[in-house]
Amino acid sequence: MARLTRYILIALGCLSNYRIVGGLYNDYEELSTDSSSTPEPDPSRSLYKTNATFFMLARNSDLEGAIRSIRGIEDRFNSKHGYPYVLLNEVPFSDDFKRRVSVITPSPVEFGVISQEHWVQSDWIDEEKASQARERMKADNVKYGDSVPYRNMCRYNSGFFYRHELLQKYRWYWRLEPDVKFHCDINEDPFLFMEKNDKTYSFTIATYEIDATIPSLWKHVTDFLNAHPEYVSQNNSMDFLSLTHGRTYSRCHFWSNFEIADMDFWRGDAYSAFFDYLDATGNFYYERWGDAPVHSIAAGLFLRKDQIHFFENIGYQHDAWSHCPLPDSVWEEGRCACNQGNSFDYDVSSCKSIWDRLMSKSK
Ligand SMILES: Nc1nc2c(ncn2[C@@H]2O[C@H](COP(=O)(O)OP(=O)(O)OP(=O)(O)O)[C@@H](O)[C@H]2O)c(=O)[nH]1
Ligand SMILES: *[C@@H]1O[C@H](CO)[C@@H](O)[C@H](O)[C@H]1NC(C)=O
Ligand SMILES: *[C@@H]1O[C@H](CO)[C@@H](O)[C@H](O)[C@H]1NC(C)=O
Ligand SMILES: [Mg+2]
Repeated sequence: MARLTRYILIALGCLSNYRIVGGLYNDYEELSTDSSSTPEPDPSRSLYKTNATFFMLARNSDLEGAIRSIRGIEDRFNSKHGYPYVLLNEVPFSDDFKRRVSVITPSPVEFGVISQEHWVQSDWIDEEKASQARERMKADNVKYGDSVPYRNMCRYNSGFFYRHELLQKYRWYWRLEPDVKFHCDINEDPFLFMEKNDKTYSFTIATYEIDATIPSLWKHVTDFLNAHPEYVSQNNSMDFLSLTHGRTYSRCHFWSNFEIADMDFWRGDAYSAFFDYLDATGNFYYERWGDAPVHSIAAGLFLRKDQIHFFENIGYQHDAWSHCPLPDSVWEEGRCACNQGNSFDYDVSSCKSIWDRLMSKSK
């Protein structure tokens, strides 16, 4: 009897915290309807508490890497929380892809197709001008300089993913890419941390953008700010984005292959106007603007700097670059499998020290 009472209390606790409704969430439905045969709830498997999802953009050919990333985040975090996943692709995922990804996690996994209108180069883009730009960048050995799909991807991640119907029902997202690694146990729910502490955007690695991909970006940002001073936040991160009080771009940006952020910020007036303004220049195609500088500049100017969070405790690896928690206590508590000596934080190519300097200023 005592056991049953305790169980009902736990179930009620879940109910009151449970902010997402819908048929997808089978754990919840089983808990609330079937009391006789339900086993004791496993206290390590708490139900999730925020309106959040993982989000991954991937190609069918990214299958093995997608599996590794999801397996990794399940082991270090999500098997205790059960947050859902949304995977998007501009062509349908194959049955094999869906089958192999779905078996990794008991969480709901939704597979979506991106509409052509959100993905491909708009028809008002001057293809002659765009292809000349690609040729030039190719000759200059700019990474992905001659790629159209890469440009589609950057523009999609800048201005469209959060409008996809499968993401509409969520506020928070955690961006995953194929083949990333999580080095440490993530003991505190980062979504909950963001919500409780009034954070909007977060990062683990900050670095410099390649000059040749954004020749005119800062000029257009400046024009936008002059036209819309009302969107600029007090106590923003301008001194991270510019070392010349706004005259020039530092090229510092948050590395957006990892993001935990609030999609309602991207959906809001400031960012919508900003993205539309940038998009209308055509420079996602005539140059090669990345979603990382675009997101970072917006977060840096339209948010207070204290709404942007550096996740020290999330050990993260993308390609050769990693963030490994530097404080020993954090590293030990996370049982981290990374070498602190390899952390990118204070590498010459890192912008973390510029971020630290901004955060240590009083306002
Ligand atoms: N569906 C789809 N996804 C793509 C395409 N290009 C890239 N992606 C995804 O978009 C994300 C970023 O692409 P990446 O190729 O990793 O780009 P990157 O991280 O800037 O560059 P790398 O340093 O090479 O990893 C990843 O999640 C890819 O799986 C594409 O043409 N179609
Ligand atoms: C989750 O967030 C989205 C976007 O803000 C919102 O439309 C939706 O109603 C929210 N769902 C719940 C259950 O709060
Ligand atoms: C900006 O910082 C100052 C000084 O700390 C503070 O008084 C003010 O309220 C802050 N403004 C906003 C919008 O948070
Ligand atoms: Mg990548």
